[in-house]
Amino acid sequence: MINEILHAKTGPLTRELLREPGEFGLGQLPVVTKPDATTNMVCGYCSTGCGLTIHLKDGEAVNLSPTTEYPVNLGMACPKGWEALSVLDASDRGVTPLLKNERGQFEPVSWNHAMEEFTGRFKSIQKEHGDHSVAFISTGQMVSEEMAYLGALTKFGMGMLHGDGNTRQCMATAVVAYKQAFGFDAPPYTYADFEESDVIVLVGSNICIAHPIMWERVMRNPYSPEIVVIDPRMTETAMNATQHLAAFPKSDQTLLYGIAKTLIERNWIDEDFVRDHTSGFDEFRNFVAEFPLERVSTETGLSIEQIERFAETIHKGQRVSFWWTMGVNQSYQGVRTAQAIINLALMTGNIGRPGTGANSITGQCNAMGSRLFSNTTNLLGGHDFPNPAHRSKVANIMEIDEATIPTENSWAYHEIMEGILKGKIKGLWVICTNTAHSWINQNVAREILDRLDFLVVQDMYHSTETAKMANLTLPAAGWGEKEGTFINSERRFGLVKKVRKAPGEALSDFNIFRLIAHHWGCSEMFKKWTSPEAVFQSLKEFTRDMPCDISGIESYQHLDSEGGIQWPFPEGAIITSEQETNPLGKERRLFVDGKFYHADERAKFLFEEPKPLTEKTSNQFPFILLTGRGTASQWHTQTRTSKSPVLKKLYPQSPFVEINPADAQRCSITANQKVIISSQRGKMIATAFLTHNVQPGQVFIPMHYEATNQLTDAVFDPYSKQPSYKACAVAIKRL
Ligand SMILES: Nc1nc2c(c(=O)[nH]1)N[C@H]1C(S)=C(S)[C@@H](COP(=O)(O)OP(=O)(O)OC[C@H]3O[C@@H](n4cnc5c(=O)[nH]c(N)nc54)[C@H](O)[C@@H]3O)O[C@H]1N2
Ligand SMILES: Nc1nc2c(c(=O)[nH]1)N[C@H]1C(S)=C(S)[C@@H](COP(=O)(O)OP(=O)(O)OC[C@H]3O[C@@H](n4cnc5c(=O)[nH]c(N)nc54)[C@H](O)[C@@H]3O)O[C@H]1N2
Ligand code: SF4
Ligand SMILES: [Mo]
Repeated sequence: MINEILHAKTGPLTRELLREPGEFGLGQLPVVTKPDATTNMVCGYCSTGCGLTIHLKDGEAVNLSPTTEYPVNLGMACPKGWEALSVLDASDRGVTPLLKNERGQFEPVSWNHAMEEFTGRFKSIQKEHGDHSVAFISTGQMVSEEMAYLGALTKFGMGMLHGDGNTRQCMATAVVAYKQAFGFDAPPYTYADFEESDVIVLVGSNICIAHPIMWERVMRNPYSPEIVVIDPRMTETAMNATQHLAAFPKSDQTLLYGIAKTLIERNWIDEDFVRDHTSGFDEFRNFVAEFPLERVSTETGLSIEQIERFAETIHKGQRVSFWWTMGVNQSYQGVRTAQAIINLALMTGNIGRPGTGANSITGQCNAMGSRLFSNTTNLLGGHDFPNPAHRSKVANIMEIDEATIPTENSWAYHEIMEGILKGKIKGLWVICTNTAHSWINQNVAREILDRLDFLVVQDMYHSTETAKMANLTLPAAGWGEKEGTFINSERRFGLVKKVRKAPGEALSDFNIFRLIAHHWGCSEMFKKWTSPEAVFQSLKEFTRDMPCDISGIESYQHLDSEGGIQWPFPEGAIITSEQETNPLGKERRLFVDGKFYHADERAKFLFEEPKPLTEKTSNQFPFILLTGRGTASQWHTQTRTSKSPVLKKLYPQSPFVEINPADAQRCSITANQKVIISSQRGKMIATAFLTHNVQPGQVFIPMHYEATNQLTDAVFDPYSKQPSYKACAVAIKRL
């Protein structure tokens, strides 16, 4: 596959990077000693972070099975995990860099040529329009070491200020909600909590589909828990609930305030916990007085009995855990909704004990890593760019000039997109995300990308919607073809290993960043970062004395032998199997001592008047569109999962729309008919799937199909700047 002529034109560093692992220490398999053996690593799809045992022949992966002794999945895996190796061999994998010529056609070029083009174009844009006219969009799906390298290279080495991640689409709301309420972005739980609760409340979370192995942990719960699912749709998760509260889209905040009022009125709160460990409760009590059951019932569409039963269930529970995902985060009022959940956990003292917590479930395999180490919203290690002491700490660890670190925060994803629209950003580097499919209001998003002077896309596949729009594509190795660490939803660091060689001349993102540093002329800054594990040693130092301190994790080998390690793990910490007696056991939670990360060590009650839907239905657009995950076998924009013949058998190939039979009848739509769904922004064609799982007046389309985001409306939460993907107004007509 490797093109000999291109190879000959390659420079010395590139030649070194293209060599097989082992020859010079890069990407060496850390634990494999025998050529035919097995090695363990974590899965590269969702944030559950399951352990997979890779079966090797002659040192290369030939098959895999879920790891039985890994504390996360205990021998279980979902279809994506089982099929993780099969998607690496696809014919549309990038095998050389591709440069678009004047006729708009891609031509293969050598890495050296690609690097000259990359640095030449970006530098000339910066010269003409200023350093900040070039930006990047990164991801929650690369290893932490690569994220840190990218964030440091762009912001300290290349003079960029603006860079954000696809995690903005996903976790920004939870981050801000936690920071404001707890003083640090700290999901407090461990997966054992799924097994120890007697009440499990899931808000806007379809974990049967999106986090199937977390759901398996719920199934292992021996206490026959009450499972309350708040979701406008009767999802697979709701079907398995003991109470399904199909509240109107975006009415969660009102519902949760109404529950808070009911709990207060009936004296069902933990006064000791509130007094000793929180602030702002009196104001909150006054505020929720305005949410009587009648109002809540009208605004949510739930009956008073349903609401009262939910409040009573929380009261009766000894160990109540609250979990939320995108039904909350992807909203124009996501932060305050997430905090309405946090408030319930605080006021009932359901935090810091087994089976409790206000628990945001993360999405991508390393969204949690990007929250700490991507150098986008936070300075490396959960620090702040504007804080001089934080900048000086990071500069000292990296042995770089403090003045190279930006003193202000970056624009968020949508501000970068607006920056392009306004001509302030002219060059964009997109790494490991597929903007042209996944960003909100796609027609406008693509128009915006079209305005760039230079677009670079670094991806495993050269066929993604965004890669097709690029001026230059850089072929990247994927999961299984490189090494580093991911952090899962319960704050567990897990190891990813190189068990396959990437195709053609594809390089790990880590090596691409090294190559760019070299060609840009700033590699001196990164002289210590010669391997992912060398970066990991710096990551440890960044976190020292922070809530996420991991200075006690010695090495990759240490992570490997412990089956992953949760943060915090400060220097001197040891792991015992007794989690109840030792707060540093194998599965552990935060806030056991009731101390939060604010200066007064108290958690804050935060609240705000709920707002109406940002786009109301009308005669022209009478339905509310919900979007989200379709099946356990589809991943996001499908660049990976669509390459597995096994997974492809497990979901509908063409887009479908779920519509209530009563609505279908009114619109003269019959089952399996092709329909046009349109919004003010665009339209798409899909097959009608008639089901009572969606309520009348609402329709659902999975996000995995390219056209879905033609319909969505670009509105954002004011605090987290996360897009509100979940509710906009649409019309449906027979084709
Ligand atoms: N199979 C599979 N698994 C995945 C992914 C994948 O693509 N495929 N992606 C991963 C990622 S990155 C993420 S972020 C997670 C997402 O995981 P989830 O958030 O669980 O998945 P979604 O389907 O996006 O949204 C969850 C639910 O929110 C509901 N919802 C919509 N509007 C509202 C509302 O106003 N209130 C409430 N209460 N609910 C509402 C939807 O009906 C939907 O059922 O999944 C992860 N896991
Ligand atoms: N309508 C609607 N839209 C949504 C959502 C929704 O619920 N509704 N959910 C949003 C959410 S929560 C998310 S997280 C986003 C996800 O949106 P995206 O991030 O755009 O989706 P992915 O398909 O995961 O894109 C990842 C890309 O990285 C590539 N890749 C994989 N591994 C590697 C690697 O190691 N290196 C490199 N360089 N490339 C790699 C893959 O081929 C793929 O092209 O979508 C958002 N969009
Ligand atoms: S549940 Fe998530 S981490 Fe586990 S195997 Fe499936 S995709 Fe991988
Ligand atoms: Mo996500």
